[in-house]
Amino acid sequence: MAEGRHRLVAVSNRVGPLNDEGKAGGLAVGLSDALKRRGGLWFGWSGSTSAEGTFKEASTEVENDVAMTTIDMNEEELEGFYYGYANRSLWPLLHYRLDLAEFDRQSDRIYRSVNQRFAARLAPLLEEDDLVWVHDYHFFYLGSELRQCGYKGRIGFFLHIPFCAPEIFTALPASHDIVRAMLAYDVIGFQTETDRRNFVSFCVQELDGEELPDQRVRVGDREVIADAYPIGIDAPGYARFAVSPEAGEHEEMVRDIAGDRLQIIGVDRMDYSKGLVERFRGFERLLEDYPENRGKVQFLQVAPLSRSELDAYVELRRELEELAGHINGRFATLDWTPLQIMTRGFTRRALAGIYRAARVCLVTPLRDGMNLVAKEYVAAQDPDDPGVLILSRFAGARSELKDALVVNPYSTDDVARALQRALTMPFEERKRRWETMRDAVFHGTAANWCDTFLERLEASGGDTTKAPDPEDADQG
Ligand code: GDG
Repeated sequence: MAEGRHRLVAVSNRVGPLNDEGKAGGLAVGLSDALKRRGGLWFGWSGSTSAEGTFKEASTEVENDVAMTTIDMNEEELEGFYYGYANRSLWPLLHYRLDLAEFDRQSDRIYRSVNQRFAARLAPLLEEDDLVWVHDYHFFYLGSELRQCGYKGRIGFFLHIPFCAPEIFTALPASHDIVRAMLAYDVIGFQTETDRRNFVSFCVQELDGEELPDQRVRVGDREVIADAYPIGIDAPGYARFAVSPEAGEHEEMVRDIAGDRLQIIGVDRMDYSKGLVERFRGFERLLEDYPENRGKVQFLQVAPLSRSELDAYVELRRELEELAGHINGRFATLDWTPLQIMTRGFTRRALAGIYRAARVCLVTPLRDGMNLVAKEYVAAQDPDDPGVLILSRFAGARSELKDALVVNPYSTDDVARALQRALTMPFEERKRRWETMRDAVFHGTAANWCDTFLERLEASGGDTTKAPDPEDADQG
């Protein structure tokens, strides 16, 4: 695509950092690559609260060709929009956790109003031929609100997390409003074909829509593109990280501590969608059913805390620490601790070295839009001694990483069997499986993801050809 023909305007809840030491969070990693290459504007929340909230003056930082403009929220907005609707309603629901989803009309109201406020603040900064790219479940209504502000240029949307089956999504009181509002976008991107299909099924079953050729869907007189654009990583860059001095130090440290033992690694934000409890039980089952591994393997789980203000996350941490204590109490010897959990984070380079030192990586989410850890682990491996990836059948990455050992994360036996197979896998098989996964990771990079999505958005023509129909953009 002709870079620079249109300015890229990215919108996401958190903005930045642009540098490669970025903190945990897959979205920041993918998006910063695109903006650095193309230049443009990145708009979102400042991460701060103030009494004026979304009415406070915006702040802008410019780094090379990228302007990062952020606005505050007030406490009520933060609670209702972020902790409430986004993370107590939408996140669990879209990850198939109806049991954890809470719905209340106050946070629904605030979520809509924050979307409206962000649109009102962004609209004056836009030019007609910008490519506006809105990210994730925080901003389902933003495109429709920008249309209400009169913006007619192209607006795309990408959902980083799963779009659940319509049978689950309809439990959300505002499910119809949300999907109708999403139809204001010109291109709607999902991680996988399954997510796309769920969205299209919702449009057909619930909104009387029609599936059209070329990944199009029509509802009333709105016709949009809904397609799968699997996100990737900067694979060559990540492979370079893995041989940097900082990575080398960490790799060596892990190898020194492990000695002759094989290292198993897990790296996940501490989130109930990541299947950590089930993973720990799978590791315990390995030690029970395959006792030859006792004293011979060790498992390090890196789990930086996330959303720890929410009850479900506090409870998860308690449960994991208890389970880790139980497993260590049961199997540890004077000179061996089977399982270690760390809530402190590492730099990306350090993490790459830790991946490289691990014979096995466990990526076993109960649901995951994509999962970039799986791709990073593959990119970080030593070609002469690559490790084995164990991957959940419910991670979006599964459709590309076909040579991982695929498991049902809910089955303790399945996870234990896969671990045993990975730990005893002959070198030739390890290498063969890794090579095909490496090819997939180097093929579907973050740069390809951006280019493919933005090319499609550019070709969509935006809303300029048709008269805006307020009914369609209506959330009611
Ligand atoms: C959402 C979707 C989708 C983790 N610990 C540390 C650290 N990390 C980094 C990893 C990776 C990122 O965080 C996590 O990305 P994931 O993709 O695994 O998961 P989510 O945060 O849930 O991201 C997900 C993603 O969006 C992108 O679309 O794949 O499905 O849920 O990059 O390396 N980074 C550092 N220190 C750590 O300790 N520096």
